[in-house]
Amino acid sequence: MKTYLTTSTAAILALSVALPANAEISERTIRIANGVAEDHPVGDGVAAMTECINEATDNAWTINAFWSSALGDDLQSAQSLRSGTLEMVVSSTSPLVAIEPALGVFDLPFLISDEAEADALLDGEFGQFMADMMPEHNLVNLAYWENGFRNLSNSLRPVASLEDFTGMRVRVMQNNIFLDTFQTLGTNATPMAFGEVFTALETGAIDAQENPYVTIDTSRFYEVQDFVSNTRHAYTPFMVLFSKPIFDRYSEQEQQILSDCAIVGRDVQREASRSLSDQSLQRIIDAGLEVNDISEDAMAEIRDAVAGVYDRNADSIGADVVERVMTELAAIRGQ
Ligand code: TK8
Repeated sequence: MKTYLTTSTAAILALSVALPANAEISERTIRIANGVAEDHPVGDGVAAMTECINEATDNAWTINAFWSSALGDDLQSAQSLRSGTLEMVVSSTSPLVAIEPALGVFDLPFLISDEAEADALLDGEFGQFMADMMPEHNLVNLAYWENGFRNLSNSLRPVASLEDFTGMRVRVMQNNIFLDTFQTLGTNATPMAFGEVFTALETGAIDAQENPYVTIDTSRFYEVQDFVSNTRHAYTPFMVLFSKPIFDRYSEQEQQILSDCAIVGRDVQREASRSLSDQSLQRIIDAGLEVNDISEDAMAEIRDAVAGVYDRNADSIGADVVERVMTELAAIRGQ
């Protein structure tokens, strides 16, 4: 990690040295909104991005990160970006379907099977294709960071088969595809903003939620849940979004610094996400939760049950987008 930072810092320095002495860098303040807690891997990504920006701008910019939905939830923050009243948000793609329905493609159950696939898809042509949809919504996607593979936690029982989902009151993200998936699995699914989940679990208004281990850990859901099941039913990317009205007022050099440093942050963030995942799982176990894997047979049954979600939501996502992701994934898988 250290070596990487040093290398990328050197690259940024080389970039600024090659340009006339910082003539195009003004003083800026960037507020970054986040739903997660500061000890989430997004914190590592923001720290690396900030360090990169400080070097590249010679400390001309002030970066203020806000955690745990302090500036509003993902969707509210993204709306603030669009109107130019907030600079940046690191948001799951899922709540953003309200802005760009095609982003729902990432919510299709069991679409991405491992991290290498996720990286190839998001950092390749398909990721660019999706990012190119954002400027028309007054948003600029600087990079894809990682939220990760989602797992179900609940207060009722281990989920080891399709039947175990039945009747469970599950919070889902505000997203029609997640809603369809969890209704199809037989749960009583309720869309809810992330910031309300802890209290809803604590008061028993809901039984269950689903998020990657690092989020279950850093948002302390283990305090109000008893079971975690390794469902890996979806991989959620984070978009590192910047306000286009504000971005457009930056010089080209400043825009380049933002893009480059978001990529520096990405690599640190993903690495932190992956190395923290096992530690988070261990903390969840140490907190006394029962964690279970699901047998291959039961998993096959669960996958079959939700297969229809693809066709039912192809129109809202865009059939061409679904086809494109499938083609790209087939290529990545060497099929
Ligand atoms: C954090 C969210 C969250 C997401 C969710 O802002 O809502 O469940 O997975 O981690 O983006």
